[in-house]
Amino acid sequence: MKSLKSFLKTGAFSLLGLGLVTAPAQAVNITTSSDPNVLVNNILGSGITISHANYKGASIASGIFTNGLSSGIGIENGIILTTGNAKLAVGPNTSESASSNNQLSGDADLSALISGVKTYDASVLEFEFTSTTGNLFFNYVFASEEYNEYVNSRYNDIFGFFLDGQNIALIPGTNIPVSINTVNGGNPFGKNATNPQLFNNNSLNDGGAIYNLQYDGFTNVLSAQFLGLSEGVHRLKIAIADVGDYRYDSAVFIQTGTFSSVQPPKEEVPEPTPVTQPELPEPAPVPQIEVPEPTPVTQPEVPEPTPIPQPEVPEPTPVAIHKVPEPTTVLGLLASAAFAVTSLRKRASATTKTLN
Ligand SMILES: [Ca+2]
Ligand SMILES: [Ca+2]
Ligand SMILES: [Ca+2]
Repeated sequence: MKSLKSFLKTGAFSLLGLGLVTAPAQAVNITTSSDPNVLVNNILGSGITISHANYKGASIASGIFTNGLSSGIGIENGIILTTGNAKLAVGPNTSESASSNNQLSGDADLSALISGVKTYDASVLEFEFTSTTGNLFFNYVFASEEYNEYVNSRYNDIFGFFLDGQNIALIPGTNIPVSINTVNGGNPFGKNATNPQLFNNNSLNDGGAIYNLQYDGFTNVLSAQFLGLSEGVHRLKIAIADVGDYRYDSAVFIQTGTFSSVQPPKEEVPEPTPVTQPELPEPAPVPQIEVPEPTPVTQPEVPEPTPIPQPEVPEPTPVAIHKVPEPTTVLGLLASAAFAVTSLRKRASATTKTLN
């Protein structure tokens, strides 16, 4: 277990180092923290008071992120809770299967949202709060390494925002929890997608890596909200867990300062570098350069990313290294070579192991 962890860590580090050479956009920056007050104070916005914060999960699984906009997730700063190692969020995307097995149990509330499949590696941040308006809002993004190849499978990693026990992490306008199987681009990608208008593909196997993020897919910036709370103290539990096995990390990013009693303002997407009118030389025949206003990127739409030049990401090798099942190092190397063909089978055997 220890050796697996350090193996994954080392693997991820070298791959990231390699990828950074080719990535034009800056990657999200992660500082792990399992201090509940640090996490909660980061998201605290106006009109809310918070108390009795508690965190349960691996210390590497959660933390603070910065520089999210240039990585493409649509939120600049905030907190991240994952089902593995939060630092694996850092792009570029070098693997279809970045994972950390924290050997932790799941969460009963999350298990109740799905049926018949166990949850693992839960990270849970809970606290009490009061709202001056009786309303509650915050912004978030759900991301996962399970995309796209495990869409509509049992590895339906899930998270929830349980407000006094009731999940408010829902597809807008519905009572359907946000998860791999409820927001995706289909499997195979492009076929039978569910709520694809909320989904951003970043999968290496399906035209990625588009964003400077390890996760193979993620949602638009979504708003969790509840109107008309009763007076007094309420409880919020933010929880995320692997489903079906410990592998393939998922994450939820919550925007800093947006946990508020009023609708938080939209994230300020950085203006494209303003194009200044050039000093026209006297005889300038063309008063031209009426530069068309760059199309403003509105908030929920993740800014069109600078594509990471594909050819420089050596496709199969890094992926395979990361995917090697736990102890069999030599066989693992062989397996890497055959990764593209046999990924499903490897996943299946790894699953059998972790379920025991
Ligand atoms: Ca990935
Ligand atoms: Ca995990
Ligand atoms: Ca998973």
